[in-house]
Amino acid sequence: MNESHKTARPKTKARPSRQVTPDEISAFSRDGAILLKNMLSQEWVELLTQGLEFAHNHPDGMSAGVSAPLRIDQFPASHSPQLKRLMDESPIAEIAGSIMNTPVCFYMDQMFYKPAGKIAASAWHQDTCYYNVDGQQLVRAWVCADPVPRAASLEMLRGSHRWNVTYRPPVGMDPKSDPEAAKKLDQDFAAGKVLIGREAHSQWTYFDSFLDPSLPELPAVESSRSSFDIMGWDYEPGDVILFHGNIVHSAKGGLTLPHPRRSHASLWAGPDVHYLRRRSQSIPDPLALYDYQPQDGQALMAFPEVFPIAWSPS
Ligand SMILES: O=C(O)CCC(=O)C(=O)O
Repeated sequence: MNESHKTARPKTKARPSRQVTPDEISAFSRDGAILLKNMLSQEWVELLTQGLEFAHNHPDGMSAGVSAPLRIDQFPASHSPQLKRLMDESPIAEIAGSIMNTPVCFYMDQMFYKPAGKIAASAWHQDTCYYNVDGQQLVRAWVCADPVPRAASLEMLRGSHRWNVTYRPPVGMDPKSDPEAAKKLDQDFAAGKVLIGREAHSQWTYFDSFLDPSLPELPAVESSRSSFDIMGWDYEPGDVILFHGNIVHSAKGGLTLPHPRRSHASLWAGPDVHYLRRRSQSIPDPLALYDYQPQDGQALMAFPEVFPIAWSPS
């Protein structure tokens, strides 16, 4: 046995503070999102806080908005040891899998770090259009190191996970700004190439890729809020907000808080989630997946070295 094997931590998972209830499972399926109260013990909240601070203090090539009112990091658990442990050992995988009653694997994670003061908004968007994945069994687990009143917390369009539409991501280069490069991207896509390569893991921005004009624009929710059924919650550390990968959501801004609002979101996939090369891709595939050159329609779980099952119903 080599040295690293001797010191490797077993990837056993802790149990949640309580079980997800049948009513919560039905509400998630109907609405596409739910606040689960009191799921994580203080130990996990502390690890989350340390992990977010570590990622914040160690920006990498995938950190967007360093020193800005909204800092977003892609795949922070790949370099923050505490976030890695949170993903490997905390009850979050079980909580995500329980709401769908399916085995789940970890797909990717993000950090949203908003410093104390006037809290920045996160724009209305849908998550799936950014990634080369598709499927119904996609759930996002959002946790925060700080208390967040509803006015700075996540908001969801109730039931929009069932609208059967993929919207255009709200960020990206306008194809009109560089028609030649946009044409080349269309040709690359038609030729079956992955648009965002592994090198993006070293250097990346939301504006490296072009908006996909073939996708419909998001509805103008903010300017006509009363036309939509918007869900939102006050959040306390230890709670978990779960939401479907296809739901339209945002985070409200404008409130002044005396403390930062530091959140982490991880995306978990069930057996029906498969690879789908998207023209609207703006976030790279998980690094290890590039070695396997996945084809459209292949289940993520067909790549157990990259996506080992993190939790299964017993
Ligand atoms: O925490 C936030 O402000 C935004 C989170 C979000 O949009 C997401 O996790 O997809």
